[in-house]
Amino acid sequence: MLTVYSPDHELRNAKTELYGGELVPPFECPERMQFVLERIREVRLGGVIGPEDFSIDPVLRIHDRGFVEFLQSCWAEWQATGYRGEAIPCVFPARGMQQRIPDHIEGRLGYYAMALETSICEGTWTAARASANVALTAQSRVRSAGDSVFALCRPPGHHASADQYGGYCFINNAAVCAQAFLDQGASRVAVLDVDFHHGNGTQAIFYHRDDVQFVSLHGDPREAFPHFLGYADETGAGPGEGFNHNYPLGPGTAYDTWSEALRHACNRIREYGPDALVVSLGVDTFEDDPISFFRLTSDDFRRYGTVIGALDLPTLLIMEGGYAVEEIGINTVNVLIGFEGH
Ligand code: B3N
Ligand code: ZN
Repeated sequence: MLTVYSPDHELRNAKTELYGGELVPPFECPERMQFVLERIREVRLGGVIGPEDFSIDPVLRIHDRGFVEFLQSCWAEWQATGYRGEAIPCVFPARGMQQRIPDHIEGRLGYYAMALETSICEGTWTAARASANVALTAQSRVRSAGDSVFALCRPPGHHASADQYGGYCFINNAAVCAQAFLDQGASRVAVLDVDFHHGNGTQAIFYHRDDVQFVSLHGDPREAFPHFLGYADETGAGPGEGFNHNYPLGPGTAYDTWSEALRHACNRIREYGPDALVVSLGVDTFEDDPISFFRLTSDDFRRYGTVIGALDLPTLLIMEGGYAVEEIGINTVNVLIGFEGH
């Protein structure tokens, strides 16, 4: 399988993440990518190519222009205030307040953030743009060759909505690519999100639409980030009613229960009959992941790759989360090996 990768992800190297009331070194770190790349080479999965340079237009098919401009200028504006740390908001348009966009960077940060753990630092926008270019390059290969391709994206994307960043995500790579498939002639696209966390951004973007089906297996939001979306009764709205499927699963979920949900999810995708499949591939479902609570083993990743491969669709697999850094390569590549060998 072909992999698309850009070293420009390294330009985002945040020093701080807000966790448990402390600023700690981020779980989402550049080293993650080195372990995945090393494993791809070790098992000779296939070629690794760099991204093409896309214009901002495919990103603007999903994200608000004001949000994109905010991400682009945030770090310079934050620095201009004289603040010494990385950019983190401290005030929000909470219930009962105005949903207006303030001028001051502190207000705009609160307006455009969905969570606080993710600091914005130098290089964040450049890395996020490179990540989107990686995803779009892989998408264009899937479309032109009909093959399946792996986009080794960092930063990840599935928590980013049309106008909010958070959960380590800035541009929603999966949503941008699903839209690109449609813009290039597909009638229906399915997004299967197997990351431990619910892809709230992807769900929100397509919730009212019937041309993108969103199917997600994730930690129950009563117990896990992002807490405020991802319940089973969120089934879509308006023309999108019936095209959103959530499988929230509880603490300690192991492969038997998880794979039962996956098979159910895959049947939903079969019924939908998409022209292409986008997989939000997070491997933070691993038993030793430091921030998650599922119990999948390294072997399970290969097993479920087979199940997704059996859908037999042109598939774009996009890297999302996974923080057991030493095992992230083995687990990610196991999915790709299983997928190819189905
Ligand atoms: O949820 C967390 C979190 C939970 C447990 C932790 N431990 C036990 C060290 C640490 C952090 N933090 C909130 C931010 C989570 C962002 C998740 C990003 C992701 O992978 N999305 O798919
Ligand atoms: Zn995750």
